[in-house]
Amino acid sequence: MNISKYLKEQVKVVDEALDRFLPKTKEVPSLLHQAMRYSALSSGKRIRPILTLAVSDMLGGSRGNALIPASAIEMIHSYSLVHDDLPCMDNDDLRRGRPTCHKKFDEATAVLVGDGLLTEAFRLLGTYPDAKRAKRLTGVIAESIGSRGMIGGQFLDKIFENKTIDKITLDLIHVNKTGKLLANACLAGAISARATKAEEKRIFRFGETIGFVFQIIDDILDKDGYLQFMSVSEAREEASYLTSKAKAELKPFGKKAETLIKIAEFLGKRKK
Ligand code: GRG
Repeated sequence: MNISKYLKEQVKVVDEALDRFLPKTKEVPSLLHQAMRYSALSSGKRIRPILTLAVSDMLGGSRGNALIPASAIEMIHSYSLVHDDLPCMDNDDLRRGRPTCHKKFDEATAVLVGDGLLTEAFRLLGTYPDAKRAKRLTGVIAESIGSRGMIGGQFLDKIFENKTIDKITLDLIHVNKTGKLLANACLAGAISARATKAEEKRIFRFGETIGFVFQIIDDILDKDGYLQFMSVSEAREEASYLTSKAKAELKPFGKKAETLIKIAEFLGKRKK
C-alpha cells in the first residue's frame, strides 16, 4: 500500500465529514461560523482523526460511526490551535500557512471560535448512535483534553516558559499536552469498533507510544524540546526505537495492522 496516497484520501474523507458536521456559514451568526470553518477546514494533516478511522477499519468497525469521534477530535484539535495562537498564549501570526484566526478576524472572535469548536465536538459525540459507546467516547475524550490532559499540559508549558526544565517535566508536559489526545484518538477508534478490553489496551499503548514519536519529531522539526537533552541523531534513534515498540503492540492483529504500521512509520519520518 502507498501510505502517501492513503493519507491524502483520508484527509479528503475527514474534510468532507467536517464540512458536513460543522455549522454552515449561512447559519446565524454567520461570521462566527465562517471563522470556525476557516480554522477547522484549513489544511491540517488530520493525523488524529485518521488514526481513529484506521483503528476502527482494522477492527472491522463502521466508518459512519467512527467518523463521529474522528471529526469531534479534529474539531477539538483545531480549537486548541486557535487558542494556542492567541496573543495571551503564543501570539502567532500564521497557522497552516494562513493568518491565524485572531489575525484574520479578531481576538474576541478567535476566543469564541475555540469555544464554539469545543462545544460542537461534544454536541457531535452526543449523536453517536449507541448510548453506551457515546458515553464512553465522551468520557475518554474529555479526560484527555481537560486539566488532567491537554489543558493541564498547556498550563505547565506556560509556567515553565523561558525557565530551565528537566526531562521528566518535559515528558510530563508532552504526554498531557499532545500525547493523551493522540492516544485517545486511537482508543476512540477501538471503542467505536466494539473492540475487546485486551484489544483496547494494545491500541491505547500503541497510541501512547506513537504520541511520543510524534512529539520527538515535532521537536526535531522545531529545533526545541527534546533537543535540549539529546542530539538530532539521538532523537531520531529514540523515535525509531519507539516506532518499533508501537508496531510490536499490533503483532496480534497480523496483516490487518498493515495500515496502522505504515502510519506509525510515516509519523516517525515525517518532514512537516
Ligand atoms: C487550549 C490553548 C490551548 C492549548 C492546548 C495542543 C495544544 C495545547 C496546543 C497546540 C499547539 C502546539 C503547536 C502544540 C505542539 C504539538 C502540536 C499539537 C502540533 C500541531 O499538531 P499537528 O502537527 O498540526 O497535527 P496540523 O496542522 O497538521 O493539524
